[in-house]
Amino acid sequence: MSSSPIHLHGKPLNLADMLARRQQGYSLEAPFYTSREVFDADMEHIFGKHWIYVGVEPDVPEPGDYVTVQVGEKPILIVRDDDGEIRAFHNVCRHRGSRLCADERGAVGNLVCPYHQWTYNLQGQLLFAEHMGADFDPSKHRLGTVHLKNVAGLLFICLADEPPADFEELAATMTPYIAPHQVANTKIAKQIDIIEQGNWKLTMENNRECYHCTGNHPELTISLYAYSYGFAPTPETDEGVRRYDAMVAERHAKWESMGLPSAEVDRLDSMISGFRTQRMPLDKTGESQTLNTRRACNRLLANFEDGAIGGLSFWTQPNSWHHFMGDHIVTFMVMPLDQDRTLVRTKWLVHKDAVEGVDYQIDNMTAVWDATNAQDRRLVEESHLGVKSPAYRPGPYSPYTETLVEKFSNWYINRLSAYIK
Ligand code: 3BY
Ligand code: FES
Ligand code: FE
Repeated sequence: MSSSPIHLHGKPLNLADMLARRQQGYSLEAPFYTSREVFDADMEHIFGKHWIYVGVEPDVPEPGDYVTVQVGEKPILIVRDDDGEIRAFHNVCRHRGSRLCADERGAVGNLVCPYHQWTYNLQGQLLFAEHMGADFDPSKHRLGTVHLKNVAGLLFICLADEPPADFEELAATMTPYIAPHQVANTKIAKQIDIIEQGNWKLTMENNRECYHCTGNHPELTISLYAYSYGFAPTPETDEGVRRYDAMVAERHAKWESMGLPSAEVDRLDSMISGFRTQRMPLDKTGESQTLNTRRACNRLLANFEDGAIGGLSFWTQPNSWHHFMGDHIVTFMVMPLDQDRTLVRTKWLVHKDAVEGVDYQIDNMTAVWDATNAQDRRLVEESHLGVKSPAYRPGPYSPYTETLVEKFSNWYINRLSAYIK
């Protein structure tokens, strides 16, 4: 008799066995998407021990600005201190544990706990605690710190004591790609949260392929080339892919000469801090991911010699993707809420001096990804409903259009296997 708490349609299962027998090239066994125990393992080992994307520098533009994010059962506080440095703390008072900041964002001078007013500075030091007596040593009660890295304006945290060291390589590779878009010089034009009724790995798998784009994303495919998403030629598409690759090579040469690194880097399954990037041409005018492919904001992010710089895409394991264009940036954070509920937080960034209604119309800027997110949400929710059925079996990934899905699944299985014996 197994003592394992994981069950698949009444049959007990063991996570180590499920990891060991995962069939390469296939989607995962159902309990990876449906079981509470796997979800707990995901939060402990994947979200608890890897670098995860949580926000952008413009979330905290000024000293004293903070933003909160919930990672499983861990409330986290991200704050810019008086010296301008961005720090992350556990949003947990060292007195009796109350959350310090309940709001999603705000601005403070010090961090004052609402319960008994223990007061911390923005470096996390306890400054003040009433009635604690002469022997009380405030220096023993500073806030718990969380590792934070700012990669050219994108904020990543790691909840492990010793974070994966290869994140340095991600940061060093990505900084020259992202820097020309000057994230620190942007503001958040809009943030939209959606909650998908599906497992976070279905959200990520869906993001890693464009097999579904032609049939589901009429707005996105106005500007996005179907061949742009890790597409390998099939016998039928060979000629089209060759032509696309030739165009990419030509644009890359031009963009590189403008100081815009463009070449593909794919480390999705070959690093602990897996990532991929590429600057990809956009269709028609080539300017932006909009309904007419033209810039949605007239104030560009920087003085690009040419507005048609396509879109720099950046994907990270386990929980983000980003598109940097000449006029705006769209950035996506995935945060698991439960085995069958996932938060997708989308932010649209524009130059900080751009004026809404003058330089950009927000509905025009958000139209493509608003529609695309709604379509993707439905795809994820339908997948989740199907995967729960006893009729579900892991199905084969396309070797042409789902290679990046396979890399996500391989990365996930390998990372979890490092911890579950
Ligand atoms: O562009 C993206 O980020 C992907 C491509 C397919 C759908 N989507 C979420
Ligand atoms: Fe924060 Fe008491 S719990 S001051
Ligand atoms: Fe999609």
